[in-house]
Amino acid sequence: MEEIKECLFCAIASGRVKAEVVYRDDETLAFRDVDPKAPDHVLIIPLKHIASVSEMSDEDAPLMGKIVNTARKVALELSLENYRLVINNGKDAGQSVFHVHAHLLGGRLFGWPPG
Ligand code: DGP
Repeated sequence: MEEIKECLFCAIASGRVKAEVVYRDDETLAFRDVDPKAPDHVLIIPLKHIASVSEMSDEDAPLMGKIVNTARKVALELSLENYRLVINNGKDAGQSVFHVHAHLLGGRLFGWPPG
């Protein structure tokens, strides 16, 4: 029988995989990254499964506003005034989990341009 592999972030959203959740509403979820690249490193996902920004439709576009708004709320909660929001799209751009997510990174200095 063919094995159906569930998306990791869908499994986190449903609670089947544990994560340190910092915020949830009816459309988004925010949880701490398991391999943090900054003192504060939170991932914000839509509850709806969309593999990448490239896979989004026009109808999905408002979700991006929700994701950024959730990032803003989490940053406020963590008392972050300076932070970076990153979305990797595609393997060569660093995307390793194919469920749209924004990285909220804070608590250290960030260089520019990014690597
Ligand atoms: P990206 O490389 O942009 O697709 O980011 C995926 C992030 O997901 C990466 O920073 C590590 C994080 N991650 C991978 N597996 C898990 C997990 O099981 N739990 C949590 N909390 N984060 C994970």
